[in-house]
Parts: sequence; structure tokens; C-alpha cells
Amino acid sequence: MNNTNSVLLKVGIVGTGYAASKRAEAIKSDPRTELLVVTGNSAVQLPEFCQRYAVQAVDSWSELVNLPELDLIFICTINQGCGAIAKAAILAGKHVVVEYPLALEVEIAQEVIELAAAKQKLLHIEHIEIIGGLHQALKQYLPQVGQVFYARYTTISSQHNVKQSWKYHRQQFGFPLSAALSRIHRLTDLFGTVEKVSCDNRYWNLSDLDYFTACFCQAQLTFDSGVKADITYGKGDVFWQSDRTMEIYGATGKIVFVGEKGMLIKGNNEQEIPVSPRRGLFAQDTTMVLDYLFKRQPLYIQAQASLYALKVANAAQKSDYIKQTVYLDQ
Ligand code: NAP
Ligand code: BLA
Repeated sequence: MNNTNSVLLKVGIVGTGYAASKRAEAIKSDPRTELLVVTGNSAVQLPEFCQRYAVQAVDSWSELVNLPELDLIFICTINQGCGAIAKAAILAGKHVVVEYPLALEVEIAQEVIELAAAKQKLLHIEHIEIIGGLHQALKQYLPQVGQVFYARYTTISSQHNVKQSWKYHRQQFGFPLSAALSRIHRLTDLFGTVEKVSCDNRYWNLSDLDYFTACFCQAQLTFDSGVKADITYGKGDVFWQSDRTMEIYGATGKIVFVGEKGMLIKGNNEQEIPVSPRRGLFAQDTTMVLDYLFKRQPLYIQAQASLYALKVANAAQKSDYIKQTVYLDQ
């Protein structure tokens, strides 16, 4: 990148949903960038998106990533196939930002990361959970609970009248812990490498076309440090209440987050942990990407950290498949 703000970075987006909208807003409000092109899926969403953000449409992601005028591509589409889009974009000489996960399979993610390094292109895998208030507060208070020995992280999303969409499709969404990679990544960010994982995943009403109406995925991780963690991820129509709970047990205290409400418990004392609200995370992430490209300011995450979380997720998937504990290679 030129070290000057007078050169506009030309941007394209693959996707027209929630993440894509947040990216478009952030790009349009940053004077260093120009949003030129978008591509989508359905014939309804794409024109609506183009109108909302005054941007041109192209028919396919392969056309978009090969447009010579583009410098930077945001990949904000369904999990299945993200890796292929990222690979094509890097081969076309573009910088790439992709919403997690980069790919559902470790081998593909690794190949794309190596390709980006060889081509000296930015490959940024967004992990907004790390810049979110809860994680930042958790990191700040963690030293106060002493040696951690156990963590429990549950996210359940109750949803009724589930419609057929990529989020409820076995291949398009992917294995739940690979798709919702932040669940593992939060913990690997806190506790490091994993020795072994046991996992069990269940779907409800899995159709011939691979749509489901609910899933429930449980994994037990043992970290190399000895910390144990239970991760529970569920969504859909078998759940009657949503739940977002993170508990960290340490030798001298415990941290609990229920929703956005945090508590530090030590002896007889309970102290509230303030959490800044979950707003503007995609905008923050976009700004950090541009600060990296224009000013070489370091990003908050390296692709290798996301790749490692994906390795753990793929090991969990294998454990669910073979019904045995899976050890991660060192
Ligand atoms: P979304 O709102 O459902 O948008 C999904 C996009 O993919 C839309 O453009 C949609 O187009 C398109 N799409 C749907 N089905 C498709 C199919 N079968 N083939 C090709 N394209 C299809 O989803 P999102 O929340 O923005 O998520 C996008 C990515 O960001 C995912 O990888 C997700 O894991 C990641 N992410 C999201 C968040 C978040 O807060 N939402 C946070 C972290 C990571 P149509 O609507 O026209 O079908
Ligand atoms: C993560 N949110 C995600 C992901 C998807 C959605 C597909 C990635 C997979 C995952 O980690 O589960 C989709 N989230 C939704 C949808 C709603 C939602 C459809 O809350 C509907 C209300 N994301 C949003 C909205 C917010 C949001 C509206 O779409 C907040 C107001 C936040 N989603 C958010 C955050 C993450 C995420 C912060 C990162 C995951 C984490 O914190 O662990």
C-alpha cells in the first residue's frame, strides 16, 4: 500500500446480509476507501443492497474477485465456499478480509493462509468476539481468580418456526463449532493449545436436503495447561430459552458472565464486572484493517490463531464422528 491517504482503496463485497451491511457502512464512512462493487445470492437482496449503499452489482463472486480495479475484498457470505472465494481473490492479487470461519476445513484454510503469505497479501480473518467488551473485561479480570482449572461456555439460541436457510443447513453452515468458531477461539485465546477434545453433536429434523430445525453440540476440551472446558452450542426449535453464559473457575475466585452481565466472586464478595456494549465491532474491525494497510498498525489477530481454533473444531467434528476422544498433534 501507498503510505498516503490520498490514494483511495477500492473495495468489493461478497454478500449482502448482516455482516456485509456493517462492512458497507464502515467502508462508506471511511475517507480512505471507496465501495465499488458487490455480489450476492438472491435476486431480491442484491438490488436492495445496491440501492441502499449506492454500489454496482456483478453476477458472481468469481467475476468480482477478478475485477482489476479492486484492491480489497470483504467476504461476508455463507461459510461453505468462503475458502474458495478467498483463494481466488488472493490469486487475483487482492487483499482479503473474511468473516470467520475462513473455511470449514483446516486443509483449505491452511492453503489459503500460505498463499496469502507467498503473495504478500493481507488475509484478515475477522474475530470480533476478541475486540468485544465481554472478552476484554474477561481478560482484564482473569488474573484475579488465580490458577484457572475449569471454564464453561454455553450459547443457546432459542428459535421457533425455523425457516430453511444456510444457518440451518448441514453443509452450508458447517459443523457447529467450526461455523461458530468464536466459541473455541475465545478459549484458545485465553488458555492456549489443546491436548484433546471429546464432542457430541445432534441435529433435529435433518431433511433429505440437509436442512435441520435445531442442533445441540457439546465439547469437552483439555488444554495442555491442564485447564478443562465445556463448550455447549445450541440453536433452534428445541430450545425454549436462550442462554449465553461464560464461567471461569480459578483457585482463588470465579468469573461469571450471564449475557452481558459480569461478576467476580471471591470469598464472600461479589463484584460487578462492567462490560462495554456490543456495538460497532464490524466498524472497529474495518478501521483496524485500514490502519494496517495504510499505516502498518498491527492487527488484533493473526490468521494462525483462527487456523488453530479451526484445528480444534475439526478435531471436535472428528470426535463426534468416531465417538472417541481425539488428541491434537503437537
Ligand atoms: P446473513 O445475514 O444470513 O447473510 C448471508 C449472505 O449470504 C447473504 O448475502 C445471502 O444472500 C447469502 N447467501 C445465503 N444463502 C446462500 C447460498 N446458499 N449460497 C450463496 N449465498 C448465500 O449472514 P451473516 O450474519 O452476514 O454471516 C455472513 C458470514 O459472516 C458468515 O460466515 C458468518 O459466520 C460470519 N459472521 C457473522 C457475524 C454476525 O454478527 N452476523 C459475526 C461473525 C461472523 P441472500 O440473502 O440473497 O440469500
Ligand atoms: C456472531 N451472529 C454471529 C454469527 C452469525 C450470527 C451467523 C457467526 C456464527 C456464530 O458465532 O454463531 C447471526 N446474530 C446472528 C443473527 C442475529 C444475531 C441472525 O444476533 C439476530 C439477531 N450479530 C447480529 C446482531 C448482533 C450480532 C444483530 O447479527 C448484535 C446486536 C453480534 N454476532 C454478533 C457477535 C458475534 C456474532 C458479537 C461474534 C460471536 C461472539 O461474540 O462469540
